[in-house]
Amino acid sequence: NEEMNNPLPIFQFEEYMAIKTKTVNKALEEAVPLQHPLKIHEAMRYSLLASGKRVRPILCIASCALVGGDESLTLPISCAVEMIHTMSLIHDDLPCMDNDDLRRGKPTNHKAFGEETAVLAGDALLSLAFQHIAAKTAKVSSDRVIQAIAELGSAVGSEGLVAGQVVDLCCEGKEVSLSELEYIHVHKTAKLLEASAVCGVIVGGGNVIEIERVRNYARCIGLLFQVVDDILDVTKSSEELGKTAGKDLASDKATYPKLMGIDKAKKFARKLANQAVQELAYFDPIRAAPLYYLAEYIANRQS
Ligand code: GRG
Repeated sequence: NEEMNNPLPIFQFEEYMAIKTKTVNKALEEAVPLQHPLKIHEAMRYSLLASGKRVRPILCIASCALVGGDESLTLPISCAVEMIHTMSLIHDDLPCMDNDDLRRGKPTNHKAFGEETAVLAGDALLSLAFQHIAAKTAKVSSDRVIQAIAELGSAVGSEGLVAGQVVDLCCEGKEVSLSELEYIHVHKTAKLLEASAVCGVIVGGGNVIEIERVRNYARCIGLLFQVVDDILDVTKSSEELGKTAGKDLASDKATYPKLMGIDKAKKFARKLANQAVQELAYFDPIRAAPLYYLAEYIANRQS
């Protein structure tokens, strides 16, 4: 806590995450009923209801609460961001992209249901996400709902996740600079985290200044998420192999430890965590506690 230069209020973060995860899982289960045609709904539910960490929906709920908004205002958007995240994972795992066999501890969607169904399950989840916000958000002005939809749309399309993925694909096999790596991570990972948090503030009734503070916070933890991932790749594989250099340093993939060295990457991660937390100083510390701890959780996670 001291390292973050901020006194944190006592807060049971693990308990908070467990409770919110349960709330989100129940809402997701209800949002995608098993109906005709069974195959597509089974495929959508297979990936959506698998054991994800639910960081994006919880970020949305916590950001809404930060500005005094009730959880019920944000549940449809929280489900939507998880639907979008899940569809991006389904498409990312496809043979034409990363060609992965396992995701969230289970066979990937295309392994379980076939490629055609996996593509359609992703498409259906993306469409349902926006339908769900528009149809299910209650007690929020239509101006704010429209603002949230625009925010999320921009984070997902060709100036968001898709931009990150396409630049990542274009960089395959090439030398990547630090600024290119940052572009990929900001777009592939940080944009959706940012939109999740910003949408929470929008439907929670936040003002322009509050939106910008939370946007900066989320941008930092989004990049932090990826820097930590890169560091874990190195340290975990070093542990597993019992070597000093991990798999990531040896592979072709550009990572922060590879481009700046492990010590600088760790310092950069700490800087991002501190920057994120600084943005929260503007808010009531009790209301901001979940977001303080979320930043710390992302900075310190071991898997
Ligand atoms: C979005 C229209 C649209 C198309 C998809 C494939 C693609 C375009 C983008 C790739 C996006 C991608 C896979 C980014 C990586 C994001 C990331 C950090 C995933 C891991 O997130 P966690 O750790 O996973 O939160 P869980 O399983 O816990 O939810």
